[in-house]
Amino acid sequence: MVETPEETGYRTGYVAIVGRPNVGKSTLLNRLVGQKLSITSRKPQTTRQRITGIVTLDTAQLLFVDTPGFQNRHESALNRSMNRAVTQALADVDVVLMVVEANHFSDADRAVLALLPAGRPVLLAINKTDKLADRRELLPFIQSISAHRAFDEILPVSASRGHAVAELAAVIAKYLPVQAPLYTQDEITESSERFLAAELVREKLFRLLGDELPYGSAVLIDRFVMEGQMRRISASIIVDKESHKGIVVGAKGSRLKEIGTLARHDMEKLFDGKVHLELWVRVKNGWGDNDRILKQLGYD
Ligand SMILES: Nc1nc2c(ncn2[C@@H]2O[C@H](COP(=O)(O)OP(=O)(O)OP(=O)(O)O)[C@@H](O)[C@H]2O)c(=O)[nH]1
Ligand SMILES: [Mg+2]
Repeated sequence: MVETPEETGYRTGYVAIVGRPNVGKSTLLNRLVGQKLSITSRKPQTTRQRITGIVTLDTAQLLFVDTPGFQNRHESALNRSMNRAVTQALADVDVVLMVVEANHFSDADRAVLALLPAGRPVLLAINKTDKLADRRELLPFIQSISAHRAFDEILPVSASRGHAVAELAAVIAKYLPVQAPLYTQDEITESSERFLAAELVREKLFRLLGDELPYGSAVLIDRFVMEGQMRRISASIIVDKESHKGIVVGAKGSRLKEIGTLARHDMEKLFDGKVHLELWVRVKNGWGDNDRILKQLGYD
C-alpha cells in the first residue's frame, strides 16, 4: 500500500527568494538546483521576472521562486512590473527566504524588510560570507539585523562557493507544509524553455555590454521549434535607441556573434541537446514604458 504524505511526513511548498538587487539571489537559486537556470551578473537588476527552481530531496520538495531585486529607483513600467513580481511572489508562497549580503545592510534592504508578510515563516540567508576577512564579523551583523525582525532562522552561506547551501535547503524544508511532491525527480523548473532561452541571451547583454545598454534591452523569442532532437531558435534583441544597435552588433557583427555563441552553449547545456540560434537586433523606442510591448515580452 502507498503511504500518504501525512504518514511519511513528506513536505512540499513554495519558497520566495527576495532581497535588494545584487545580493546573489539567482546565484543561490542555481546553486540550490545545481543547474544554471536563472541568469546572473555583476550588475544590479539582472532578474526581471519570477523564475522557479525545483529541488527534490528524500523528505521534501522545495519549489523556489527567484524574484527581481526590489528597488525604488527608475519609475518605468518595467520597474513597476519587476516590483510587482516580488510582491506577487510574496503573496503566493509558503515560506520566504530573504537574502542579504554579509556586512551590508542598507535602506534598500530595509525596504525589502517592510514587504515581508506576517504569519508566515521568514528565513534569512546571509550571502557572500566568502568575502569576509574574519567570520567573527558575522556575529555583530546578525545581532544588528535581528533587531529589525525576528527571523525564524538565520543562515550564513556562500552561494558562489556553495558553502552551507545544502544545509540551507534542509532547514527550509522543515517549514514547508506536509504535502506530496508536485513534480517528478527529474523536473527542475516550471519556467518554459522559451523563457529560459530568452533569459540566457539577455544574460550575455548584461555581461558583455556597458553600464547603460543592458537596462534598455530585452529579448523576444520569435521562433522556437524542435527539429528532431535539435531546437531551432530565432530571437530578437530589442534595444531602446538606434545608436545601441551598432554597439550590440559590433564590428563586422563580432559582438552579436559572441553573444550568440555564449548563449547557445548555455542553452545546449541546460536543454541537453543541440541548439541552432539566430539573433536579430531591433530598435523599439521607449519599449520599457510601452505596455503593449512589455506584454509581448512577457512582463505582467
Ligand atoms: N563573492 C561572492 N559573490 C557572489 C556570491 N553570490 C553571488 N555573488 C555575485 O554577486 C553578483 C550578483 O549575483 P546575482 O545572483 O545576479 O544577484 P541577484 O540578487 O540575483 O541580483 P538581481 O537579479 O539583479 O536582483 C554576481 O557577480 C555574483 O557572482 C557569493 O556567495 N560570494
Ligand atoms: Mg537575480
